[in-house]
Amino acid sequence: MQLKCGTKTLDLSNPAIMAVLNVTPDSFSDGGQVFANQAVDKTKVLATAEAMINQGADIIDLGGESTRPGAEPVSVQQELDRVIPALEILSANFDSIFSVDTSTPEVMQQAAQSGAHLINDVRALQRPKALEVASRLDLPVCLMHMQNQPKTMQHQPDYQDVVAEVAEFLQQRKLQCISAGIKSEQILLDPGFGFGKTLEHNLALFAALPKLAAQKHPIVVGVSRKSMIGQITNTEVNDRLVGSVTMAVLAAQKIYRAGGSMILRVHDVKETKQAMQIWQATKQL
Ligand code: 8Y4
Repeated sequence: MQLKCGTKTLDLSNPAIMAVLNVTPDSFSDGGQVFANQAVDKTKVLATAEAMINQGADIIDLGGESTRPGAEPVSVQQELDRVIPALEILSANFDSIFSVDTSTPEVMQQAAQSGAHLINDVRALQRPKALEVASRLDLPVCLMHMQNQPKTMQHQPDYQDVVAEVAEFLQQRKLQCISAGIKSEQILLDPGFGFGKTLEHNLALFAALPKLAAQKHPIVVGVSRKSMIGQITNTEVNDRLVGSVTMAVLAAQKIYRAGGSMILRVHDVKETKQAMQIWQATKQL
C-alpha cells in the first residue's frame, strides 16, 4: 500500500517509522533555557533530524505544541515561530517526508508552504477552519481520538465502551473530512493512546487494533515511552525502550495480519527500525 504525501510517496507495505521531533521548550531537559527567546536552535534541529533519518525514520513529525497531560495551550504565533523555521531549514536540507503535528489551521497552511507533507492533528481537524484548510492543502491527514483536552484529559477518563466510542468518533470525523473534500485515501486513523485513557482503556484499544485496521485506512500508533508502558513495566520515562519496541512489534503483527497498514510514531528510531526489520524478515501473514 502506498500513501501519496504531496510530492512524495510513502510505502506502507511494511510499517513506516515516524520520528518525533519536538520543538517545544519543555521537550528539552534544560527546562526551556535554549528556547528562552522562543527561537528554534537550527543547528540542533538539523543534527537531530539527520540522525533520525540515518537511523531509518521514514517521516519526521514536527510539533510546536506540547500535548502531554497537563500541558498549557500555546498561542498561534508561538506555534508558528517554533514550527515554521524548523520546517524550512529541514526541507531545504533533507529529502525526507515531514509531518506537522498541529491542530491550528494557520500552522497547517504555512507548514504546507514550508515543505510539510502530512498533517498530524491530535484534535482530528475539529478546530474552526481546520477541515477547510486541510482539504485545500490536499495532504494526508491523521485523525486522532482524544477525550477532553491535554490540560485535563487524564483527570477522569470515562467511557461506556472505549473501543466502540473511539471507532465511532473516528468514523464521524472521517465522514466530515470526506464531506469537506478530503480524499478517503488521504485519511489516516489513530486511537490516540494515552489521550484521555486509563491503562485499561489503552489496552482495550490495543487489542482492538485489528478491528480498526479493517477499515482500510492506515493506522497511526503512538505508544512510544507513554505512561501505559510505565504502568505495565513499572518504569520511568527514560527506561521504556524495551516496552515501547515490544508494543510496536505487537501492533505491527495485529494490524498487518488484519490486512491493514501502519505508521509508528516513535522516539527511539534505531531500535524500532531494527525490530521492524526482524518483523519483516520473519512475518508470515
Ligand atoms: C513520553 C514521551 C511520554 C511522550 C509521553 C509522551 C501522539 C501524537 C502525541 C499519538 C499521533 C506523547 C502528537 C504525546 N502522541 N500524534 N502526538 N498519535 N498521531 N507523549 O499517539 O508523545 S504527543
